[in-house]
Amino acid sequence: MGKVFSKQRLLAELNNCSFYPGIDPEELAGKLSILAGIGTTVEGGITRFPYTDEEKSAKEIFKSWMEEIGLIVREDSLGNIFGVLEGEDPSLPIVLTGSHLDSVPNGGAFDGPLGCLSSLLAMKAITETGTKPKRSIELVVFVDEEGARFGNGLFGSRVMMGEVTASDLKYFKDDQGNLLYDEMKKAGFNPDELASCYRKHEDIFAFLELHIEQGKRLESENKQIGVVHGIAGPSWGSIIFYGETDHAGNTPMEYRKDTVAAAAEFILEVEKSPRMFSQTAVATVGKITVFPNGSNVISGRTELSVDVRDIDEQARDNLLAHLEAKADEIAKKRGLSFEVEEGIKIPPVIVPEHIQQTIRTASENNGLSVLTVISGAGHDAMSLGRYVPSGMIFVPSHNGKSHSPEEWTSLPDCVNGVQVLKESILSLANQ
Ligand code: HGY
Ligand code: MN
Ligand code: MN
Repeated sequence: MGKVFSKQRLLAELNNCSFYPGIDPEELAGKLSILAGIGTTVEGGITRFPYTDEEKSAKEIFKSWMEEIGLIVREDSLGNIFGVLEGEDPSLPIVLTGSHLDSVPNGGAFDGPLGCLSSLLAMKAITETGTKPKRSIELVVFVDEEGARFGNGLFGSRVMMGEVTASDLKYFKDDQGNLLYDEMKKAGFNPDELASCYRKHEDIFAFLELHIEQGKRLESENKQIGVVHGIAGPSWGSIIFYGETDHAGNTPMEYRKDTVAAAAEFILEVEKSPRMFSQTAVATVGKITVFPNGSNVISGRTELSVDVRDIDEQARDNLLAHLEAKADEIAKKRGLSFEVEEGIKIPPVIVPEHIQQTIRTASENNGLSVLTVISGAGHDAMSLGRYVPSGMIFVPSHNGKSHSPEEWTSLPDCVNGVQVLKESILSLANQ
């Protein structure tokens, strides 16, 4: 495995950082390192699932940092955190900025935390200018963006925009069968107050999120800032094959109803089908749950996670239908049955031109090179982007690596991103 995160590795490039008033690279490196130390795994990654002690301690530290820079901090009943920097006219719709602190299993140090810290340092730099922006600026840390524990991605931002229902909270469960609703209560939150977490869409003037690219384009084309043009629409669900549990030694091959073999055939279909529908479609099986998972047992039940995405929503949905038909064909051929568990389908989002231009101008004003990109990864900006003008600023990912301990963005690239985010926020907050 390649190099992993360390504070020393970040600070080794301190002297290559551009100087931006009010933005301290060492502070960014220090805070990023503190967050990277919460939820560490033996493999050198980070696992910080929602409604766990690890996530709680990361959020507690982050709230203290928000208070230190003078923000008015609150946490809503489901765990979204907000910090307000009041503007000249607090009655105006606000500029919202932020990201998430939860992670995928054994994930990296930058996916989410860099966005939260960039918003924090940008707002700190704005307070230090001594001039109040016209509009209030609000930092948000969305709970459970990854959906890695309960399969309910972009959760906190969809709650805020009013897309989550009370029944959703009792539908989603983790691998141990714990309901999302119960885990929220155990963590001290109040899911019955779901409605209180809703924010009126008209109260938000714009949303900006800084994020690592999680792809190779910026680095390979030697560009410093990615202006996101659109975000591919993800769908997250699962397929379950049902067969017959039998003895591995005494069951002749022709009598088997083996769900692992069916799953293997299906996975190859998932791998080869996307190109049949579009050049940008992708499909992944990342999680396989075999029951009873014994080396000498033919499995009677195998569940597969199915992650299908495309910037072209129709192509994505056609691909989903094709994969369901393939599962049916495989099950019939092998004398099995199967079930589709619909998870979440998120429409793709296009970033409004004026938001893209704001980010482009802020980059060019600081002499930074820019590339307009599509995000294959899903982000909270999608939940906001369906209702309010929302945009994303990408910074380069080394080797395009993400959702892995090898996730890496250099300190100079991080600091450039904070500067562009700060100037984009200010430009919108003074409109
Ligand atoms: O899965 C994603 O695209 C994101 O990292 N939540
Ligand atoms: Mn992620
Ligand atoms: Mn993310």
